[in-house]
Amino acid sequence: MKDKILKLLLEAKGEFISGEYISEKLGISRSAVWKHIKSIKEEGYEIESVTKKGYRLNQYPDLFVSEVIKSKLNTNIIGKKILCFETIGSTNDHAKKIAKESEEGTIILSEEQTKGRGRMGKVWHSIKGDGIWLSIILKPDIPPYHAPIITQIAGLSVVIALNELGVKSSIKWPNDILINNKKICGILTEMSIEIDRIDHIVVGIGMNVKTLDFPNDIENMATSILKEGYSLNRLDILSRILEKFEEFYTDYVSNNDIEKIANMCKTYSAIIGKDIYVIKGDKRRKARGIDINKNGNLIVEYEDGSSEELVSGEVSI
Ligand code: BT5
Repeated sequence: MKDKILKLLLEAKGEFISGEYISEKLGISRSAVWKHIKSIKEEGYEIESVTKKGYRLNQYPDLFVSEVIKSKLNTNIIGKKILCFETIGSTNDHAKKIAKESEEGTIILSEEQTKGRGRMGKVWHSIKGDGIWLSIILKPDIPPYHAPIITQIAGLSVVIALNELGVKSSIKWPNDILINNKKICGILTEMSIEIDRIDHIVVGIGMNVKTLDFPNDIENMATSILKEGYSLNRLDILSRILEKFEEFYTDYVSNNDIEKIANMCKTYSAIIGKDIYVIKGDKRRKARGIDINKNGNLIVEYEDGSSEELVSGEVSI
């Protein structure tokens, strides 16, 4: 019932709605309305109540609540269905579990992840309330070997969304977003294939927004939006990322233009023209980032003049 009242207040877009209207619309008593409003206020929502006018939502807390996100979001597919959790193991794991019966564009968010994952089972620290821990379920009709481009679409969406909010960042191919050479965001794309077609893809995006103290193992290589000196609302960042993602994803699915995405990623690359290391197992080899080619693969040149096209993998700065 609380969610339904919140929805009505959000739909009123800053105008007053009367207690009578709410009570009639939802079939509850005026005093029940008042009790629910009181408990919504206790969650941090600023609701003004004025005699004869009713209630007005003035401000909401920076929490992930699907009705609030929907009221901000300007998309058709991505985020049409939104699932929000207080805590969860991993949003990617949950997305994979429900993917078959979910519609394309369903998103899963959690305030905290207790088993957040990076690639190859690496730990992804997901502190409560500090970040955007997000998974998007996709069902594109593309060959499985094109799936890595989804990671690049996600990276591009994050970088351009941040750029539009006044924050400069860059992409460390294939799946990291950096600010001042520190990791602010990581992307984990996983897919399920049936014979030679994709059944679904889950793209996981983890972004540190408000973290000031990181766990020891990442304190020197991680950063957050706040730590970099920007005070942005998680909801604003999230809705911008989802809008950008929808724009690039729908364009890609209808035109199949991988080169266009690759070229944009190149523009925002943290490693093209720079000295880097290519990491394979426990070996690090010095190289230079040369190009992101028309297939979205990274071309590197080693010190001995030989070059290599990397389809996936790990590089460090
Ligand atoms: C990634 O893996 O960067 C992908 C991270 C994806 C996280 C999202 S959150 C929502 C969804 N649900 C999940 O369970 N996962 C996704 P990789 O490139 O393998 O990097 C992992 C490495 O990043 C770790 O080994 C640490 O060194 C570092 N790391 C861990 N937590 C971090 C954090 N919060 N911020 C910055 N770096 C971190």
